[in-house]
Amino acid sequence: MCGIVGATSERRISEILIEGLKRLEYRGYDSAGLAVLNDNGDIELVRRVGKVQALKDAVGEQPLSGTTGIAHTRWATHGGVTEANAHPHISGNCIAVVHNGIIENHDKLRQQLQQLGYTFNSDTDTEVICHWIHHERKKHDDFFAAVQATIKHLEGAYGTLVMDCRNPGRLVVARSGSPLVIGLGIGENFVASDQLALLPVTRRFIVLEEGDMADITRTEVKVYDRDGNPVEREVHEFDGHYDAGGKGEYRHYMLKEIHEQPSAVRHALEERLTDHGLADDVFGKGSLELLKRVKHVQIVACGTSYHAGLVARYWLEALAGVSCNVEIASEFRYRTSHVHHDSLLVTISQSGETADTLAALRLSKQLGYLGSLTICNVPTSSMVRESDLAYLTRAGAEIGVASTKAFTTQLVGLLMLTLAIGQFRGMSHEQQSAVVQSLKVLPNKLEEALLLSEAIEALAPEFADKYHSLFLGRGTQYPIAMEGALKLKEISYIHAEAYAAGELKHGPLALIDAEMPVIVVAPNDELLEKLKSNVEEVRARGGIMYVFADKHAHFKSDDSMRVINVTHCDELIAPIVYTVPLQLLSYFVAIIKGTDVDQPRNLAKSVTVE
Ligand code: HGA
Repeated sequence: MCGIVGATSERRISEILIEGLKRLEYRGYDSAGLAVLNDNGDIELVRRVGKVQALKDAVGEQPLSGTTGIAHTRWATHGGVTEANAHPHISGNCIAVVHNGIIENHDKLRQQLQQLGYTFNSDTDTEVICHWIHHERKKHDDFFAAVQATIKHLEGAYGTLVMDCRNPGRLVVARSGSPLVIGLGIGENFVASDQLALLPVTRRFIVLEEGDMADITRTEVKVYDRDGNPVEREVHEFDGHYDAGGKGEYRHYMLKEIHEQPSAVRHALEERLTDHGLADDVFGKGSLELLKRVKHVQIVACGTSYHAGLVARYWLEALAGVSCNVEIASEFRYRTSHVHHDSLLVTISQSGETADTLAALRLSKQLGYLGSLTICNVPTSSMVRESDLAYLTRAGAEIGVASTKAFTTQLVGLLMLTLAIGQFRGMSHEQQSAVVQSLKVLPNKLEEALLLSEAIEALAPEFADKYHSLFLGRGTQYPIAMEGALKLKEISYIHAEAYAAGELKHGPLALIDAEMPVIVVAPNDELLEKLKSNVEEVRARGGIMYVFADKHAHFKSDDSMRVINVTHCDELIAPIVYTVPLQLLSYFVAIIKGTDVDQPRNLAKSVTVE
């Protein structure tokens, strides 16, 4: 979502700000802007609708004069996508603010400020912050104190970064609900909403905790907790695996990340498996003591991560012998739910900052869960820090908005969770060894699945003029069909729905005609014969099918069916393996459609607002 970057240095910083924004570009945004305090002590503001490149072009070749500045990429929540609504927002030509999140009481604050004589130049909720700080500055000599006084009035979630023309060389940040890190340099310091933004300038970071504020100069960083007490926060060295690098030989990050899956899974398995089971501290030190007591699992997630949770339910109930519920975080957090006895709350999130999932985790602490576990890709994220246990997916930075390798590595983690709980709940040694063996061959199976790339690319033109599609699967492949449908709609903008194949006759069969491709996921599992009957139901109604099938499933291509044979694999890992051809299908269809694959319209990565 929105990206924040700030810097205070001895050198000119406009290029650092723009490079930082570029590194956050992948999150999706609609406009970008920056403000620097120039050598005359004036705030220089440049904002543009569109890509960071448009901002860069507007700034021009020469770095702006000024050694302190703030910058932002916006994903609009309040107010349309216009230059006036782009951040930074300025009050009294002196206070500049960028903000990530939503100020829920902005209407009330706006009215109060208007009564005080403030004029608003945008429709955003953010603009109330800068005017309120400006108003507080009349009472507080100290810039930090004015920001502190302001945030007492704000309701909602925010990460905000403020600059004051009367305090050159100083930045103030406040975190409440949206992530912020401080990058530590030598004679210079930085701020960003994600450490990736600052990797060209530093590898040392402080991750702000909820409620923290920081007062930052070139040479000093002072952090205060939510009660205003000075605190020491740990300095983290950057974990090299979480660096996106470039696109390499690939045309898009998404394609690169699809192809990285075998190595990402290999990395996820390293030192975590023994011959017959799991290493002890896969979920963190002492985790087995907690996992031993688990009798129920409640999974909470959003989007692609939710689909991973749905697959895990099949595994946890069938293999580990625990009951499992899976729920979308934005629903879970706003309803009264029944907490099962000895229930473990499992959150799944690539970024570990997904607003609804994080809120659900925080809520769970008051609800009487046995404990919490997060399956997450970012070691320094809020969810990892706030959960009792954590499983790091080790997928490396995922830049494509449409999640790929984060999903498959989440599934690996969830299979390991099945093993970890199952070992205490009667899972036999043979069953445990079988899971371990399947996981060990998984990277090779993913490599074999990637060999389908050319065949799938050749199919893609058949989707060029389609507006709707249907994905079918059964058992663990039902959530994979859901994930396949989500990928296709996200990046090709073709409407795609997924159904459990057995549900066809309860409605969706009415939609079948030659204009709506039906994509079927058909590994050679115990539900194959049932699935074949569903395939016949589609054929009888003139549907055109694309069947991703195990060669032993004996499907044959004909006028109404194109069969893509997927490498034979164990039923257990089939949901992970079959994900790959569906990702490739979406990718190549999106290429035919000419969409913005890595940053599809209206979407954002790391969904830090509700
Ligand atoms: N509410 C602000 C910031 C939006 C945001 O954080 N998006 O991720 C706005 O609409 O400008």
